[in-house]
Amino acid sequence: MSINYQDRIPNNVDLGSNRTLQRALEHWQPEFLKWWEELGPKDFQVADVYLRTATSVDAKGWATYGYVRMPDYRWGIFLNDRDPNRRIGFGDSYGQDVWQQIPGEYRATLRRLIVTQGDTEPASVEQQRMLGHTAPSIYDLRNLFQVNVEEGRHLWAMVYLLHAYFGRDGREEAEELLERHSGDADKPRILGTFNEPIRDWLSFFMFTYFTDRDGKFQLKSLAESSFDPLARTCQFMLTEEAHHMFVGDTGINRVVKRTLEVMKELSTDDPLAIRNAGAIDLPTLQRYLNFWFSSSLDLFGSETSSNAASYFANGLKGRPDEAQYEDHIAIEQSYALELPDGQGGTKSENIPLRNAMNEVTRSSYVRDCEIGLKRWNRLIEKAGHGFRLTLPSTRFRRSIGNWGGVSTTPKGQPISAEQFGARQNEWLPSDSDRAYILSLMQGVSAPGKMAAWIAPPDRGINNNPVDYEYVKLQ
Ligand code: BYC
Repeated sequence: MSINYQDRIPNNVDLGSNRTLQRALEHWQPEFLKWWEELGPKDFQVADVYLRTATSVDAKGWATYGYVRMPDYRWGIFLNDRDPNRRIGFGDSYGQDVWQQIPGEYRATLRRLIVTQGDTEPASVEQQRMLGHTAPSIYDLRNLFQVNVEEGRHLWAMVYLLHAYFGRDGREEAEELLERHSGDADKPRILGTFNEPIRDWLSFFMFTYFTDRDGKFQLKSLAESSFDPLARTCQFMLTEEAHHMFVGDTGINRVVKRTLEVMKELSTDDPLAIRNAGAIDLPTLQRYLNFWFSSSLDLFGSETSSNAASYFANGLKGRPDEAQYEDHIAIEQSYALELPDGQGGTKSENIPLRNAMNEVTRSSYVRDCEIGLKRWNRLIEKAGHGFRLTLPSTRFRRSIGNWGGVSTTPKGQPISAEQFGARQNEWLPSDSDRAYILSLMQGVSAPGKMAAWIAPPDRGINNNPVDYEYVKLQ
């Protein structure tokens, strides 16, 4: 169904045919706009931003470009088209019809999953709200705002499900999604990473590379759900999500490129000399990478999880790309884990595969993360340097799961808390690293101009040149 832009809330779910639901969502809409005004991007609300908006969910219409003032962005409800032949793809009810309504026994669990997903979307906008004034170019400024408006739309996607399928409980949850705030001492966001401040653009690129990629894998798992409206919602969200990871991937690539240029100009890899020239030395980049990768690993939950086992058994949440597996019941297999033995060493344990579903998803995520590192390392290698960016071990700096609170080196070797404390500044951004990165954050607003710490992108947006006026600052 094409998207109806005549309604106050653009949608392709025939919202007009359900007056009660439409009214409830129209009631939530001003709350959302108020939240956007208060906690969305600070300032820039009157600027014309070159944004893409979906006019349909197919390949032709999902990205239509034009100048929009952010508060006028048409946030709406877009689900992929329904496949009448879709069947449950995994778990105990494998092969049966998917659900158009929620079976009563799964109501609370599905609500919890949808709320957790929904909570991350406004959280990320809140985390990024101060970045506008320090954008390294207006190309980057536009990308920030594109990401922000789409995260706002992803909130709409979850709020629609809450309103449409969960009655009064759902409406209350939708309100609470605007009441919790990133980093709030009393009402924080649900998942840890979404309470981390993002004060600089290096962190923003790391977040969009590593944390948005968790989004990709969680959405892929939910896109397998037997609850068909959730699956179709997530399928369309994934289309938009790809750009967010592109922003992180190319952002880090451009930082590496610029650093290599400076290393060549100065014929040195001395971090201090590189900093004196206003670029970001590779060891600092590695420390930021260690921070955001390890934080994002926690978002997959515990290695052994009875929650994950029951999501799978009940068909609520599958594995990303479930079709790639042969056995969709997964009841007889086991999964080998290396766990801390509580005495400074490790032990091997085989657990039922269903209980290891968080770890299965985390492993797919780690493999996906490696792709960008290979590309960035190729640049470093081509420039003739021996330094390589690496992903730390999945045991490193974990707060959630079996490795939570266990001190290890980036290679995953268990060490004492004292040893960790003594070497922490080698492995994670120190106060002085953060102060240096913050000192680089000066906004650049002339079209085509870039801050000195980042190379220009290879190409612009939607076939426009890099020096296109992506944001018309008033
Ligand atoms: N921080 O059995 P366990 C995105 C909780 S990102 C705090 O180990 P489970 C985006 C967990 O909730 C994708 N708490 O884990 C990216 C549970 O609490 P309850 C977001 C945590 O339940 C960028 C308890 O610990 N989507 O879209 O199997 C920008 C025991 O849990 C954390 C989703 O996450 C943590 N890191 O799975 C914008 C999908 N980890 O229920 C957007 C929905 C775990 O006992 N969520 N806990 O009170 C889920 O599928 C699952 O809830 C989780 C954890 C993957 C989060």
